[in-house]
Amino acid sequence: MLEKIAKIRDEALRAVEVAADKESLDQIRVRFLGKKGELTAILRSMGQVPKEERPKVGQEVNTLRRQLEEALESKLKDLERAELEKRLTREKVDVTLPGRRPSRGTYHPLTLVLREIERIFLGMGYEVAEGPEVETEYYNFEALNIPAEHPARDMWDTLYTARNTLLRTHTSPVQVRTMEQKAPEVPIKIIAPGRVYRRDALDASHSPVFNQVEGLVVDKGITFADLKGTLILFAQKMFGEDRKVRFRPSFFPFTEPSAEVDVSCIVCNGEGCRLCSQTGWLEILGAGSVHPKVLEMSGYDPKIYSGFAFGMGLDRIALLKYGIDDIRHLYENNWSFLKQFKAQ
Ligand code: FA5
Repeated sequence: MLEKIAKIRDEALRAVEVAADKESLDQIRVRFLGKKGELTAILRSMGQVPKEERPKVGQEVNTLRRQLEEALESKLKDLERAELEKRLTREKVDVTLPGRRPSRGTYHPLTLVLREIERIFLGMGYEVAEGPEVETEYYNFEALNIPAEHPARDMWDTLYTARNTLLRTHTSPVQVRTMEQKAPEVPIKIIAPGRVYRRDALDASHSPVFNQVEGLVVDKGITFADLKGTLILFAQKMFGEDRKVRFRPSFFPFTEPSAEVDVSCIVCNGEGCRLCSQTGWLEILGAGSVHPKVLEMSGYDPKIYSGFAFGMGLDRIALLKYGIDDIRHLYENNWSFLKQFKAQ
């Protein structure tokens, strides 16, 4: 029996020595010290051991049990220490490494272009005004000389949020809101940027949601020549002196006479491409002298006061400014595209 105990001792201590993880230690504990373990079995079979040997065998078993428990305990500590050391090496922070810079965003091209437009007009003495995107039919149409059933309403079809309330189709309602707020004796010189909505299909130069910048000047003695001079100066500052600009006669119910302004296409340089619908030109704005009826409806006597107004397509101006060949790039939030634009 004593030999058997010695054999178990060798085997058990050796197993502890080579154990590579906690699970193996648990298995050893069960195998030798568990209820059905090898040492327990010896104690159980004590009846078969000759009487005189019993104390000796009992003592040996107990010594071995203590030895084994100690060995298991110290091996467990070793394994834990090794594990901790491994983790510390793995998670070591090198404080001498240079820091990781968080990547900085850039301004959206529409923001950059709007800032530039504002800068140009503020330089000419304009103020910046604002109006609501959800507008009443009165401001979007009636007060701009577009009564119900007028065919021009088809051109500016949009989404109605309630009866008489719609997503504005242009920034021109801000003209009326501004005139209503001011006394006629105080000259008006404002621009009003903002988002507008239309039933337009998305293509290279059209979007159903886009941005405009309205302009309005009202005073005594304002003429169409003032409008022309202002817009030519704007185009030169915005696009440089080389880019060609043309005025075309047009029609708007709220201006008379009316014009549209085109800028030579930046992608094909006037030769015709997908962006400019093969015309060589891209329309950037509608404009004209404020219609006498519009002045009258907003409390201005058209015999004393006159004015001009314009409505620019901000998104189109961004395309021309940066040589972007498709308006859809502006709304896709593609970082490789957006990161190219830096404030000057
Ligand atoms: C107007 O919206 C008039 N309110 C402009 C105006 C203001 C005329 C004051 C007279 C006096 P128009 O529908 O043409 O006009 O739009 C003006 C500009 O917005 C266009 O020249 C074009 O540059 C831009 N635009 C029009 N539709 C779209 C669209 N779907 N996507 C992007 N830009 C557009």
